[in-house]
Amino acid sequence: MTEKKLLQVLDGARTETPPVWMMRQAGRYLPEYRELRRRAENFLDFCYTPPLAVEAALQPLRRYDFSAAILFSDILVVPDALGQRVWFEEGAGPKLDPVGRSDPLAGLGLDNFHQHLGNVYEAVSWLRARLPADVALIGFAGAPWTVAAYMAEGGSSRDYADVRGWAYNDSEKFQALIDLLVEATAAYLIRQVDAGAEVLQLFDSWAGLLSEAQFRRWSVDPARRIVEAVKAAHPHIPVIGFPRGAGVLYADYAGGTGIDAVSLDASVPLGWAAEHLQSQTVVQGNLDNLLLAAGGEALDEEVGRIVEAFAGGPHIFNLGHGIIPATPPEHVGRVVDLVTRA
Ligand code: 1CP
Repeated sequence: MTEKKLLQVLDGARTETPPVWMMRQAGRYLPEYRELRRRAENFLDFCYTPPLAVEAALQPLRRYDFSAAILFSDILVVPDALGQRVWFEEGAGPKLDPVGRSDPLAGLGLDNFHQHLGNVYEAVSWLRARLPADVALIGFAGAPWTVAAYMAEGGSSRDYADVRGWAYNDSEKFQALIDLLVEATAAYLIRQVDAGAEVLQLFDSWAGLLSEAQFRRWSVDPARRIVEAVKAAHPHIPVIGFPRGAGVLYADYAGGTGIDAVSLDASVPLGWAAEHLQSQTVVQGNLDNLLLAAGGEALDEEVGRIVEAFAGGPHIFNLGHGIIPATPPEHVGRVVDLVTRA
């Protein structure tokens, strides 16, 4: 029997208190990360330098009793490895040369893909070797819809109207881009498991922008195909899906993808999730990341409400979205203490 509480819960076991980790648990809210980050000029180089990526992933574990480490990388290494130009501008977030609407696959391909990502796989295996015996290693990738949104828009966008319009206007060409991403993402995740990842998370951060039919086509169906491919190679690997903002469609996602757990954003009502999701799958979440940053009594109370609401079934404590840079590190410690003391 594994000592890793996260794996126990994903395997259907009950634990006295829920496992806990937080999306973006490594990163800019930690002063030691900001210091480390200065050692590479650009962010992608940082991700592709195993000693730096491994150190960034280990930093939060030295402060907090988390049940898991997550690979330190970014969802946009996949378009980078497919041949698209990707860069990160200080304060402006990710930038990409947008894919053409008439021939979205031009210049993209899998020829150099694994070679390009070799250092990420190396970081995974180093990290696995350095983890305490009770800490699980999570690998991850962006889901095709979310990654395609960045690839088509050329970066972040307020509402991703451009890519949403394109998916309606020329669904065949958009489907070709999604299909390439399904293949690349599955191959990428399989290699992460080969290198030592014990759990996978698929981040579909912009799933909530899709209408029902589009959600099924661009979020559920690609996730189902990725889970199928990953499980064909590694039948027992647990996969967590995060279709952020999916609302009641979380139930279709949980039922239609073959995923082992769903990560809930903070808008999902606890009682509804306990009744409609937790009965069929493991739930992860869903503390508001802004309440974590705010702290105080309201934070303590909400942590208690979440733990209690999900106490009747399998639950992984987490946030509804990643830690924001303004979060005081002691608030993170406070939450971990509250969750881990029975
Ligand atoms: O200067 C810096 O330090 C860069 C900031 C940063 C960091 C720390 C970026 C740029 N990415 C990351 C790491 C990262 N990204 C991790 C590993 C860290 C951890 O979780 O501990 C993970 C899992 C991601 C995933 C990611 N990147 C997502 C999905 C999750 C989510 O937050 O919704 C998305 C959408 C991205 C794109 C991205 N990369 C970076 C930024 C600032 C963004 C978001 C831009 C936007 O809002 O559109």
